[in-house]
Amino acid sequence: MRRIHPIALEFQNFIEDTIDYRIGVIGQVDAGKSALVNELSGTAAHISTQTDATRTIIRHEYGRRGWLLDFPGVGTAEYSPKQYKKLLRKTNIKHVLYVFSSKIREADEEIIRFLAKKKISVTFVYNKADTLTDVSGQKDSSTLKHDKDTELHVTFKRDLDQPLRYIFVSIKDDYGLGALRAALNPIFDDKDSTFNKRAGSAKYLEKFLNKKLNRLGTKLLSPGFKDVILKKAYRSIEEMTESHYSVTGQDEAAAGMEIPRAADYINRAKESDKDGKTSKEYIGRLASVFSTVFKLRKLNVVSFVFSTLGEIGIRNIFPVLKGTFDYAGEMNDFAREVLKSHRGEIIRKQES
Ligand SMILES: Nc1nc2c(ncn2[C@@H]2O[C@H](COP(=O)(O)OP(=O)(O)OP(=O)(O)O)[C@@H](O)[C@H]2O)c(=O)[nH]1
Ligand SMILES: [Mg+2]
Repeated sequence: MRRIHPIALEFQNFIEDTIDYRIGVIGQVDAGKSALVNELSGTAAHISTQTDATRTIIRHEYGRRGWLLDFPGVGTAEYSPKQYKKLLRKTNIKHVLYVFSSKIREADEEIIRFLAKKKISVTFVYNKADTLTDVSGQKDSSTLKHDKDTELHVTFKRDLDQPLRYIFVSIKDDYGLGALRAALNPIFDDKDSTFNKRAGSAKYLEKFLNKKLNRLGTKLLSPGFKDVILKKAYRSIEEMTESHYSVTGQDEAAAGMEIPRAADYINRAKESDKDGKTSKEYIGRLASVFSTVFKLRKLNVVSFVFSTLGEIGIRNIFPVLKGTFDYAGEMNDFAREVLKSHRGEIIRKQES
């Protein structure tokens, strides 16, 4: 497997969480939805004759591309159309495969009209194509399929503004699965192209870094930080920050800059703080450094200072806190450069 820098991996997860990678597999009872999902996700080597009725939604990985959600059948005693709609609303799915294996029923019509109204994209699948036979022997298979397509078209032409044709498959005969995969590809390609756009955009990079920096701010102002300050354990501030961003000195080349050192910023803050101030001034200045660096509410600092150090200690700890906040801001810049140079590692390739 390709090595991905841990911060790029974290950024990848962040972007992935903004995208819905699921396709719901819904449709008629006993149509072979579960068998189809198993087949597509590669969790079954052959068609199982002992498939239980699906009662809850089961999530399967679709290769590395996303997820297929195996739904229960439409229109059972347990799932009336009304309850089924509730289920669809709850999962908030945007794409479905609607699987048939027999003629269109009232429950199907009700659900498909609901999907159309909710602008949920539908791919029509007709499974068990092996059972599409004419008892009288007069119609050949392409005529039977044509009749099915006509039924679909006539039933939904007023509701859906899309080609109303089935993808015919037979899991039993291993037929049509390539065509079905080919129909799924553009859906996932579209999601991947959104992923690539976001992964390459300055907006999402800043969103991610802001979130990271805010989390760091919260960590720094934890009660345990008091000891760090009192013991002047600046190296431990660095360790915490470096592990927070998953960067080390080894990333300097990628970042094109030296990794910031907490002591440098703390010493600088000490230098520029020769003239004494009142406690109130100190807290005000700290709060403003904190809120400009972390873009979090000032209240954080004020309450931290009072609850852990008291007003008396502020004079001594001011440079340490100010230096640490400045250092954290610089580390965020360092992380930004590292991330930029490793962004290419998370690009998703299109398949169709
Ligand atoms: N002839 C034929 N039978 C199939 C095919 N695919 C699935 N089956 C059978 O159809 C039955 C139902 O399959 P499932 O996958 O459980 O169907 P389902 O749609 O998930 O059923 P529910 O979850 O109960 O709605 C099983 O006995 C399968 O073996 C096919 O392509 N041809
Ligand atoms: Mg099932």
